[in-house]
Amino acid sequence: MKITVLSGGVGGARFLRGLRAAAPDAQITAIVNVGDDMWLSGLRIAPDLDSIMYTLAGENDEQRGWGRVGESERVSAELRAYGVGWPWFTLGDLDIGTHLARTSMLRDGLTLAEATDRITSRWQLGVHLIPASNDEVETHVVTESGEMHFQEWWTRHRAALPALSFVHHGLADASPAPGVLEAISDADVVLIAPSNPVVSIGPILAFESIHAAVSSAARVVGVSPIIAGAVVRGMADACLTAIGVATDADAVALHYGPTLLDGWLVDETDAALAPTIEAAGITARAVPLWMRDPASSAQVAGDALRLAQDL
Ligand code: FO1
Repeated sequence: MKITVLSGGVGGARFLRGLRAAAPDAQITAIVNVGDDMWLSGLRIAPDLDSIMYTLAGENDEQRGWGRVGESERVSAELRAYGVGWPWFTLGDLDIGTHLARTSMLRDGLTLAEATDRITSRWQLGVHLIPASNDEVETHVVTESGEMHFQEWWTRHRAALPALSFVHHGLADASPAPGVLEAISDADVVLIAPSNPVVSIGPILAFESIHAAVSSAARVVGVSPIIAGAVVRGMADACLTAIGVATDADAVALHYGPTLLDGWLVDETDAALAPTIEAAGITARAVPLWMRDPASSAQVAGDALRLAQDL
């Protein structure tokens, strides 16, 4: 079975780890958000690709949610001493290895997708990661204090500056990476991971051709990133508020809409929201959605697959 997953970073990484366990014989492709990516200290940083790679490789810092386990920060201290980079955005020594590898491959003329294939081949991830685009389409946040890269809003300001809008810089001249549209149209099931709907899934669906491909896919099931009116982790509520969407499991389903979604998983505590979602033409199912560990992540991913197969 071919499964294609639209995914951002931390929540998406855990979901993919669960999916790999729930469907060990499936061919899984992850279309990964690149809106968080940026140039910093001369290196190309790709947070969502790295979060997923480290998690599937078992090399991730499970507590922090990003970066490598067993990390050190000697180079980062030197960069700070030179006043280079962002003091609020720490590049670990092992993580810098990844950024140096990626940057040198890009400078050798590889695309981001080619570099990702080469870098991820170090481990047996069991999931093929494809960046949504090889082009640089960075998410910027417009606030009263001006416009800034998403990463500054997210890590320096902890999304506390009210966002007026999110801008996908370079989108007009960008295209999906090779294989992205095929991975969606050839899939038996398309899943939307419980990632941030605005800054992780949003930048992927902002490509009209990707949105159209998912809309015409047969079985599309999303997993709510909101449980009992609160974000599971991260600051998706600040993002949803900025675009006028309530932080509720049904509001996010309706935000994606019935053109895109055929099914939507909500947590058991949100079972009462199912009729609203069903009335919009989206099949809803209430199951435990907390992904506390690999076993519960596999359960959630399995439930998403079962809903897709029951559609
Ligand atoms: N998040 C933080 O809150 N503080 C950091 O210093 C930080 C550094 C960092 C370095 C590399 C990387 O790939 C991710 C990093 N993140 C950091 C997390 C990052 O902001 C998130 O993973 C996503 O971009 C948001 O979904």
